[in-house]
Amino acid sequence: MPKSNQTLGEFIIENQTDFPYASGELSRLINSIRLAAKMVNHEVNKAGLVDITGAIGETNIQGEDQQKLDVLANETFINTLTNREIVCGIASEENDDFITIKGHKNDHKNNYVVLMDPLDGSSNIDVNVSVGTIFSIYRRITPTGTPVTLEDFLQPGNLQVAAGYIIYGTSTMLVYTTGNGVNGFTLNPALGTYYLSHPNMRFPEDGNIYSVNEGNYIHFPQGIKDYIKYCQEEKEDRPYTSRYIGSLVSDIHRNMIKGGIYMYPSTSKSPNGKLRLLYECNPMAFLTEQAGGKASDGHRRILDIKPSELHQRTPFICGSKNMVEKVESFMQ
Ligand code: AHM
Ligand code: MG
Repeated sequence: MPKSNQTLGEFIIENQTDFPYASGELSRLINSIRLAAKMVNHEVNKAGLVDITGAIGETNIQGEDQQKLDVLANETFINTLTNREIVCGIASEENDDFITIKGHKNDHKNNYVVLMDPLDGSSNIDVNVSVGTIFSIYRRITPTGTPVTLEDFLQPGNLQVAAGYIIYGTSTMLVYTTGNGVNGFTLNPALGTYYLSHPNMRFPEDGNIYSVNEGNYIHFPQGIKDYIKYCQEEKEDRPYTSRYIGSLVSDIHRNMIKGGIYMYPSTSKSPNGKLRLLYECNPMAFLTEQAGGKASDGHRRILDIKPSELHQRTPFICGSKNMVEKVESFMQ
C-alpha cells in the first residue's frame, strides 16, 4: 500500500490555486514533465539491457539511431514539451542554444520557459548508480505573442516560479516546488502513478554529512580546505560522515532528508566550478531554500546571481542552513 493515497495528478489540481497566475498553464506544464519523466524512467531502468553507448551506425527496431541515454532523455523532454505546446522556449544543458517554440498557429502564446538538465550524472548509468533530471521554470519577460529571446532565460534564480528534480534511484521520485514548500512523489512502477510520499520536505538545520569530490582537494580555495579539515576534526558532533555519489540529485536528495552539505567549489583549474547555474544550481537552490536550507557560491546567495550566459558555471555550496553558513564564514 502506498504511504499516501494522493496522486501527483490530484495534488497538482488541488494546489493549482497556489500557483502564481493560476491559469492552469503551469499545472499542465508540470503534468507534461511528469509524463516525460516516466518515459525516461522506463529507459533508465533497462539501461543495463540495451547498448546505451549506442555504437555509431546502430539502429533500433524503429530504424532510429541508438543513442546515449542523456541524448534520449533530452529528446524525450523536448519532444513532450514541444508537442504539447506547453512552453514558449526550452534551454537544455545538452543544447548549445535555446529552442523557440512558436506553436502550430505560430502565435507564441505560451508564457513559460523551461531550463533543464535532462540526465544529470549520466556517467553513473554505466555502473547502475542513481541519476536525475533537473528542471527550472520561469515566466517569460518578453511579451506573449512574440518569439522568446535570450533575456527570457537569463533571469536570476529568485524569479523561478517552479523547480524540481526526478531521481531515478532505488525508487523513482519527482520532487518539486512552486514556491510553497517542497513535496516529493514516488512512482509506483506497476501503476505508472506517482504518490505523495514525502510531503513538506525540510532540510534539517544542521547535519553531519559532507559531500564533495575530495580528489580535487589540492585545487580548492583555502576556506574550503579549512572547512573539510573542520568536518574531519574530533570535536563535539564531529567528525562528520563523508558521502559523495557524484550525482548531484542523489547527493542533495539524501542530504535534504538526513541533513548535510554538498559542495562543488571553484578549483584552481576551474575558477567557476563545474556546475551550471541555470540548469543545476538555480533549481537546486530554489528547492533547498524552500526546504529551509541554504545555497551559496561561498560568498553570495545563488538565487541572486544575475546570469550573463546560458551555460554559465558557478561554485555551489548547498544544504543544511547552519552548515552552509559555516562554510561561508570559512571563506571570508
Ligand atoms: P554532468 O551534468 O555532466 O552529469 O555533471 C554534473 C555532475 C553532478 O551530478 C555531480 O555532482 C558532479 O557532476 C560530479 O562531478 P565530479 O565527477 O567532478 O565530482
Ligand atoms: Mg548536469
